Amino acid sequence: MAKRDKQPAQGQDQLARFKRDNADQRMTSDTGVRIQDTDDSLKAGPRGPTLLEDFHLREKITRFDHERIPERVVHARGSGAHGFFQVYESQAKWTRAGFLQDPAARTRVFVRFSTVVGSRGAADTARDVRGFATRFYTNEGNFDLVGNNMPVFFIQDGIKFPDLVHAVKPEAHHEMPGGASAHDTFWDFASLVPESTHMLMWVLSDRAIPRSYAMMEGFGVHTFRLVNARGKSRFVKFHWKPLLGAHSLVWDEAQKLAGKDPDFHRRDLWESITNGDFPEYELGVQVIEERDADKYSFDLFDPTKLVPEELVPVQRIGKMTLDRNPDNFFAETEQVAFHVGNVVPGIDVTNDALMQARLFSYVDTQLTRLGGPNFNQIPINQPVAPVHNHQQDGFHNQVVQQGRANYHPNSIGSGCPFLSTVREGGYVHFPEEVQGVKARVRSPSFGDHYSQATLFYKSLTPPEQQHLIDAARFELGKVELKAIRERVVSNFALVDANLAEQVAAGIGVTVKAGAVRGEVKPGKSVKSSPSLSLVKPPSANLKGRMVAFLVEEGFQKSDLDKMKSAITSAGGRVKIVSSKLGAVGSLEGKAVEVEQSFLTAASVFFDAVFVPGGAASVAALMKAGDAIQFLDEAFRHCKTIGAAGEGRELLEAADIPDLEAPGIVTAPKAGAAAEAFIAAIAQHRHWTR
Ligand code: HDE
Repeated sequence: MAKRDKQPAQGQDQLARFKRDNADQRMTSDTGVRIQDTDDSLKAGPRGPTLLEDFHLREKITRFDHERIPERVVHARGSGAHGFFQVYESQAKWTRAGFLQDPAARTRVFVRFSTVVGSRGAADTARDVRGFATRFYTNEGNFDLVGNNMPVFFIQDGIKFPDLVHAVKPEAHHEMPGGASAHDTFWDFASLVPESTHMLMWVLSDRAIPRSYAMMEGFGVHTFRLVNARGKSRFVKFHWKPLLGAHSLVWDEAQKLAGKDPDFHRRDLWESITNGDFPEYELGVQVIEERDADKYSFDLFDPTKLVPEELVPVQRIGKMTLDRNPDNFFAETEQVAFHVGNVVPGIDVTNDALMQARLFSYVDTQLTRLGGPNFNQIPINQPVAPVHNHQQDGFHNQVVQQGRANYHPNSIGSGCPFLSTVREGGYVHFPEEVQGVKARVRSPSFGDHYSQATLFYKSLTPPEQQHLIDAARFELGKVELKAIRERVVSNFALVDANLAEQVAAGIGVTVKAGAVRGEVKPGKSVKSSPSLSLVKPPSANLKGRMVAFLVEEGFQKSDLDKMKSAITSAGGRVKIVSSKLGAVGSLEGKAVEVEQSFLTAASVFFDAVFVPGGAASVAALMKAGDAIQFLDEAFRHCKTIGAAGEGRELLEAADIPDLEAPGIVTAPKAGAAAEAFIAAIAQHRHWTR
C-alpha cells in the first residue's frame, strides 16, 4: 500500500509501455481526491489574491516545506545498494546464527557506503574514512554490521566521540572546510590524543581515497562474539574482502574528481549495478578462542588495534553480491537506520567501550533524524522476520494493533505473543561473568599507541609510504598553528623517525622530543603485515575498470575494434572520447558514436587510455590541447597508457618522459598490444613510475 507506482527509470520503449499500462493513473491529493489543475492556485479573479481555501495549494506547499529531514550527524553522504548474501558452508561449529548455516539459502542485504565528515551534498572523493554498513534481513531478525573501510578507530572510548566529531567537522565559527580533515581543529585534537595515531596512519594512507566502493575492504572494527548452539562463545573480527581487490585513487586525482564529478563513487556503484558488474565481497572472520584472548600484545577490546592477518588468518565464509539499485534514494538510502545493537542469536557484542557507546547512540540518533520511535516500520527498516510485541503509538505509527491485550502477561489475548526459549530462537545474551570497581578508568592494556601505527607504516611499500608522507604534508600544510604541526610530527616520531623527519621538512617545523611511548602489553605480535599494503599481485579481470579511447576523424577502426573487444572480454568497459559528440568517421569508412567529449571527460574518470592509429585522427588530437593534457595526467597518475600505429606520436608529443616506462604499451597494431595493455591495467597503477 505504501509503495507508489514505480516509473521506468529510462528508455523510450519502457516509457511508452508504462504510459499504456497506466492510462488510468490520475493525479490525486494525499487523501485520494482527483486533481483538476496543479499549475494555477485558486484566486479571486484572474489577477486576484490567492484564496486560503485552496487545499491543493496548501497541501502541495506544506509537503514541500517538510521534505528535508536532519542529515546524519556523521556519515551524512551515502550511497546504497540491495543484494544478497550466501554462506559457503555451515558455520554451526562457531555460531547458531540461522543465516550462516545453509549454503543454499540467500539472505537479502542492503548496504550503505558513506563518507564520514562531509554533509549530504559533499564530494565522494574527500580524504576520509568510508562507512560500510550492511544489513542482513535474516529470518531471525535484522543483523546490522555497521563497519568502516578501516579496521581501527581514532579513539578507545565512545565518550570522546563528540569531541572527535566536533574537531573534524567544519570549524564552528565559519563552517569551513566542508568535508575535509585538513584543518586546525582536527589536527589539534589528533595531536593531543595519541591513541589516534594508528588511525591517522590509515587516513593518511591510500585507503582514505578508494578507487570505488567495489574496490574497498570493510571491517567490523570491534571484536564481536560468535556463540554456537551449545552456548560456546569465541571472539571474532568481521571483514569484507572485495573480489575486485582493494585499490585507491591518487590524491591529485581525488581532488580533481571532487570538482569534475562529486558523485564519482555513487555513480560508479550505480552504473556498475546497471551494467551487471555486480560488486561482490567475501565475508571473512578471524575467530579467536576465548582462552587465547590475552595472548596478544594488544587488547582485543581496544578498537585502535587490529588483529594482523598473519597472526590470525581471515577465513572467508560467504559472499555478498550487490545486484540492485534502490528504487528511491530518500525512502531507502536516506531512511535506512542501522544499529550496532541489531544482532541475531549466535552473534553478540563485547565490552569494547567504543562499541558500548555505539549501542546507545544509533537508536537515539534515529529518534531525531526519523522523527520518533517507529522508524523500524519504514519499509527499508522492516525485518523479514515477523514482528509481534506490545510496543505501541508514538509519532508516525503505521501499525494497526488488533485487540485489547497490549501488555504482558495477559489472558485476554490468550497470552499472545509468546516468549521463545533458546531452542525456539529466543535471543540470549552470552552469560559473561562481569565484576569490577565502578570508576572512570582506562585499562593499562590499552596504553600502547604506537606499535601498530609502526607496523602499518612499515608494512606499506615505498611508494605507499611516500603517498602517506605527501598526504601528511598536505593535511598539515593546511594547519595554520605551527604548534599543532609540531605536536603532530613529534607524535609521528614514535611511529617512525624518518616519517616524522620527512613530514616535518615539508611543513616548516622540526621534530621535538616530547611524546611519550606507553607500555606495550607482553604477548604475540608480528613485525610486518603484508596484508596491510594495497599493492597485491594483479588479477586478470578488468571488471570495474574504465578505459578511454581518444579518437578524431580518420582513426584506425581495426585498432579500436581489436582493443575494445580485448578489454570487454576481460570485463572492462570502454568509452569513446573525442572533441565533440556525434559520429566520428574512421579510416576504413565506418563511423563510431562518441560517448563523451573532452568537455565532459577527463583522464581522472578512467583507469587507462588508448590511442588507436590513423594519421589524420592523431594529427587532430595533437592540435587540440585536451588530448595532450589527458595523456599527461594519465601518466602523472601512474595509469596505463596504450597506443597503436601513429597513436605513439601523440604519446611523444605529450609530456611523457619515457615511452618505455612501466605501464606504457605501444605497438604498430592494436592486436599486438592488447595482451600487454590488459596485463598493465590489471596492475591498477604503476607506482614505481
Ligand atoms: Fe558511527 N554513528 N559512531 N561509527 N557509524 C552513526 O548513526 C557513533 C563508529 C558508522 O550508513 C550515526 O544512523 C558513536 C565506529 C557508520 O547509515 C550515529 C561512535 C564505526 C555509520 C553514530 C561511533 C562507525 C555510522 C549517525 C563512537 C566503525 C553510517 C547516523 C562510540 C565500526 C551508517 C546514524 C549508515 C553512523 C554514532 C563510532 C561506523 C550518530 C557514538 C567505530 C558506517 O549514531
